[in-house]
Amino acid sequence: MTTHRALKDWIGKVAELTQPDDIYWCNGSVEEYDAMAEKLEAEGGFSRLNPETHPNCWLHRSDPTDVARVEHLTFVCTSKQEDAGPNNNWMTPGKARAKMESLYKGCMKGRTLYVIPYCMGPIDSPLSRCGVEVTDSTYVVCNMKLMTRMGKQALQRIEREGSFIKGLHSVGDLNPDRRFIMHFPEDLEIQSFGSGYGGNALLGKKCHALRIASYQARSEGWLAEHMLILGVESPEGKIHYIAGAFPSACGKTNLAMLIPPQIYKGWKIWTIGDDICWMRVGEDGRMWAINPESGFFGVAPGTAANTNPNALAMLDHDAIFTNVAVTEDNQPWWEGLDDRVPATDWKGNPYNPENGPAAHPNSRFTVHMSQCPSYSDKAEAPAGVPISAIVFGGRRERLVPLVMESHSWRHGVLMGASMASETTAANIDEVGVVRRDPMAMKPFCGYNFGDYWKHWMSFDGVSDKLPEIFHVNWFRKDANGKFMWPGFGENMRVLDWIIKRCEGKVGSLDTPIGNLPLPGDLNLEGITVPAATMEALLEVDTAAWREEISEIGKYLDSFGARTPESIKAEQKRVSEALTRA
Ligand code: GTP
Ligand code: SPV
Ligand code: MN
Repeated sequence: MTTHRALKDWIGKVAELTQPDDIYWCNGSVEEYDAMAEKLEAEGGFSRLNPETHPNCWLHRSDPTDVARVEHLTFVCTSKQEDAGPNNNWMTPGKARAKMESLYKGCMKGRTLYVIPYCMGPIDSPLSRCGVEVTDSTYVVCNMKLMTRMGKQALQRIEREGSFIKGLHSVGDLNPDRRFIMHFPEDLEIQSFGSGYGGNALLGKKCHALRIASYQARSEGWLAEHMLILGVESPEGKIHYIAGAFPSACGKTNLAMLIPPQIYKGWKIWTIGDDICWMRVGEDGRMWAINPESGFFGVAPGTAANTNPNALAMLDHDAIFTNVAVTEDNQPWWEGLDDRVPATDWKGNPYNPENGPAAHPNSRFTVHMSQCPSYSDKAEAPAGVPISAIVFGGRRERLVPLVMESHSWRHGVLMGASMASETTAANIDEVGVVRRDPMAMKPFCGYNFGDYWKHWMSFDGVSDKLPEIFHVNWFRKDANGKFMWPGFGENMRVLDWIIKRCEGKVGSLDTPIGNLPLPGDLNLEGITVPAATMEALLEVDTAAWREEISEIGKYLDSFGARTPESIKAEQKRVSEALTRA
């Protein structure tokens, strides 16, 4: 229980509405996690994986209709529709509350109501924020333990500070027609019903740390972003921190823990975070960042010894696997892992390739970040880490070069706002269609994108030590549909160039769309990318870019009067430069 009056009252009201059999306040201990996992096993929601190869690892199979975020059922409920913007689904707070209340009525009968106090960010960091998630899902409790600083210490901080985000979650009956993820940014509240999956249910993650936090960040002058944070340490021991925004399932986890190729002897990548980044300009004029999370909820398919060895190394103990396949001897398995043939697919049926992939394309692992071999001790630093560069990147088969540097902060904001990417299995809708995804925040910005770009632009000139902004694309394909760039660990070569640019150590080719590497400046020692492929990866197709910049202009204009003049002016500048080119 708690001494916090408003919290106690809220829990009382929720219990009255949802009618649980009992109420349990989570303390966050290891013993509690083990007991919860065993309880979930008894409920049929967990099964133990091979204890010899994967001690303390659990398999969870979700409802087959509940396998990803549901953007079409996710709402931002501000009093005025323009404040949510065309980038969000909107409902009046009154209507949304009434709808949710009718769904919540008696929904926890026969269940336990868990109270999860949690802290997003290092427990002693002034940049951190707390919340309380109420849920009837034991699976959510287990995941929140790994993904957030959860339990006693978080509750103490809430009692000390007074304020917290209220998150109410029930799996309901998992009926997709009775599924809604509602946000009330003006009241710092989240209500989620009918899904037990990832970002729909672990409310600290996308709901709190992005949608609500981005709304707060705007009014308080900081940034809440869908970004990984990594440190690159040179052989001399100098560390540059980089934040990178890539849309869902577009490479954040992989980049965050990459292992440099052989020729980068003495270089080291440190992982701070793989999904979310909160940043604020410090007194020294630099942008300081924390990872609000404490764990990884990563995409399983494609994770292998040759792509992401660090991820594989952290997944052989104390991890949760959701919707993966299993081998005959009960080890977790997914497409791309190795050439074994699984025995059972993600639905629990005998594996038959005719039924599609063995692991769901959005199957995931949950693991505490301390298990990552490249885990940085700075991940717990209350002040965060100073960011040297911000990198935007989408999944683009064509057009967008491997890497380019923005001309300025303003141009960098335009680059971020112009991002587009092929959609992935991380959302329930169609996969593989190119859509605009500014700053990788399309599904996560808790307010009007026009206001969001204005907020980003407001940092222009506040300091001369702001991060440099870059754009990358690992996903160019050739005429045969094959990736042109080797990616994964080899992306180190691009990070290397980015750092050299930040340090002013190399020049660049100035083009209307950005500054590109000069021939020879991108280190290609030890890889065999044909010269013609490299040329194509760094080519600027002026005619195609004229079309692209015009499309970008139309997209920016679709936000009407909320689109700031500053970003329109920047679009015009690039557009005119392309006309002259
Ligand atoms: P969310 O957790 O959904 O936010 O995704 P994420 O951005 O962390 O993506 P993740 O690193 O999990 O990668 C998603 C998929 O992209 C995986 O199947 C990876 O194997 C693949 N991928 C990651 N990096 C690269 C790369 O450099 N090249 C290629 N070709 N594929 C990559
Ligand atoms: C994403 O979709 O960007 C994820 C997974 O990181 S989820 O937690 O479901 O949002
Ligand atoms: Mn994500």
